[in-house]
Amino acid sequence: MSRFARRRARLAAILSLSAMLAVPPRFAVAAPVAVTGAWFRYLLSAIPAGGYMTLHNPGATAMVLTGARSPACGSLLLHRSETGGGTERMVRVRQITLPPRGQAVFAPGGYHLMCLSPHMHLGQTVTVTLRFADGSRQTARFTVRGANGTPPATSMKMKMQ
Ligand SMILES: [Cu+2]
Repeated sequence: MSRFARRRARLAAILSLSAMLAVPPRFAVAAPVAVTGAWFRYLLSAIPAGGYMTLHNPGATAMVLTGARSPACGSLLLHRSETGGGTERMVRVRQITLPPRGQAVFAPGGYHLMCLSPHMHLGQTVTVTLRFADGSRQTARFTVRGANGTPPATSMKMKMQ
């Protein structure tokens, strides 16, 4: 290999490295969705913890929430509570659509995140990464509250959809 060819090869290697660094990995693309009033109701590590929040979509296109994960949960599912015949049961939800400039409220008795095998403690802040259908993600901080935890005042003012 000539000196010129070696120099070209080295330059090509540097260029491809900088191209790799310039393109963010897919998981780093942040969704435009904002998360407020996020908290977990934690009882015991043997009992699933419910996650509550309000999602706001400021964009002109709908955003579709398809999943969530957290280092504080063995697994994290999208759930909805339903009441019928005097009993309450939970159903798994595949996706939740946030309309343009709309919101979705996760609150006790309705939509919630179901954190199985929770490992968290009262007063702690844990992170949850929300996954959307377009491949974008959004990480939010959830405060850990107890059985009598009440949502932060900001989300109590919001209207349920
Ligand atoms: Cu549930």
